[in-house]
Amino acid sequence: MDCLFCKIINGSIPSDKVYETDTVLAFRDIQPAAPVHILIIPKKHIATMNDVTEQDGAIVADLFTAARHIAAELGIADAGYRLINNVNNDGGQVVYHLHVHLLAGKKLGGLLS
Ligand code: IU
Repeated sequence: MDCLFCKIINGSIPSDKVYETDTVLAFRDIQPAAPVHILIIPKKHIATMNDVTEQDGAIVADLFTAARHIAAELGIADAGYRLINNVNNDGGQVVYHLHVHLLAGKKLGGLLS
């Protein structure tokens, strides 16, 4: 499959991995938008949030559980962080493999601030 994140999962493209389980991988974004910028992805290829089904409920939970673990491990849980999922063109999605951005390390501004 010609999917960049699937190649990161199978190891054919390297990544700066920060967390991994049987179902989820997390690695540092190559173009960080904040001092901490990590992408959390399911190992199952799901193109966008539009493609998530009821059968994927555990996977979606695993993405959020991974975020909690990562925030605790990096010591950013108390200061705070932001989770973002971009969907399709208007949402700003560039890579079509479901991912959650974890942003932290400064007071974040933007749409919802
Ligand atoms: P988006 O939500 O699809 O726009 O986010 C894709 C992210 O993937 C974006 O922040 C890129 O910097 C990041 N990324 C990456 O970490 N490694 C890559 O090889 C590529 C994109 I291409």
